[in-house]
Amino acid sequence: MKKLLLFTLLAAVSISLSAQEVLFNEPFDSQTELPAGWTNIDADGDTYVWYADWYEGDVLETYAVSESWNEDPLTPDNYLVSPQIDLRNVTAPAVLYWTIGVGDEEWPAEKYQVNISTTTPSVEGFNNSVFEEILEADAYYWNKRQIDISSFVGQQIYIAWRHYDCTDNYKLLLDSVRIDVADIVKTNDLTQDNFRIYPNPVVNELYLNNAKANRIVIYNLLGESILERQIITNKPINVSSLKKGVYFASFYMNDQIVSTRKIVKR
Ligand SMILES: [Ca+2]
Ligand SMILES: [Ca+2]
Repeated sequence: MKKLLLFTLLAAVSISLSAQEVLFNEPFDSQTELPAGWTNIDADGDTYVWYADWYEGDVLETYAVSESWNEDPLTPDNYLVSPQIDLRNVTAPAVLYWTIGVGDEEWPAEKYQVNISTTTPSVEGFNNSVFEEILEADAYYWNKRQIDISSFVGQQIYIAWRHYDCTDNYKLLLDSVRIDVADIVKTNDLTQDNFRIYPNPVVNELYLNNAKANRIVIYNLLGESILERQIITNKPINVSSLKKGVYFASFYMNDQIVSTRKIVKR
């Protein structure tokens, strides 16, 4: 009896984990070459661009680098551009992760932005800045960053890390780029004709019309599952425990996502 219970618990855990998939992962493993498919744009035209580098301390670190100083001050405007990433067949939430650092804690003020193109991997295409910062001394070590890129779901994108608008520091280091998405939609995805959820915004109870689903999982914008309920015909879903904010509700038929909708909790 106990064994059976344990098995049931394990099955439940594996189902909730399967709702998050790694769509894209780049550890910049090579010590000498940028990964295949990644490209440089040298917008300032000084021939200094992003390159692969490494450092062996306690462990071997591998990453991409752009310099704002190399024996003399540089004025970088260097884009490191990802391969094309296909977000057409995924469902939100989609979250972009990366780690960032600087080469010298006494000269840390490197500035960069993360920019997403839905057209071409060119300066003209990168007019969508989704994140920017100027690093500080504590960025000498690896710093984890993440942003929600769910608004790009349904499109093909290029992502650029643009090192710019700074000079005479040392270097900017990038590693561990990753995108997590909700379940990648299977090609035999059930169609949800006339499926409707209401009210939206919702306060306490969410009503469903024509849901061909038997389970709802609600995710926050970081892709963490917050609430899970069985769907019972003609019964509303109680969401009163959610804090006010924006969420994604994924509807499952058994283990398969059949629809994901954005909901606002008031
Ligand atoms: Ca340059
Ligand atoms: Ca690495």
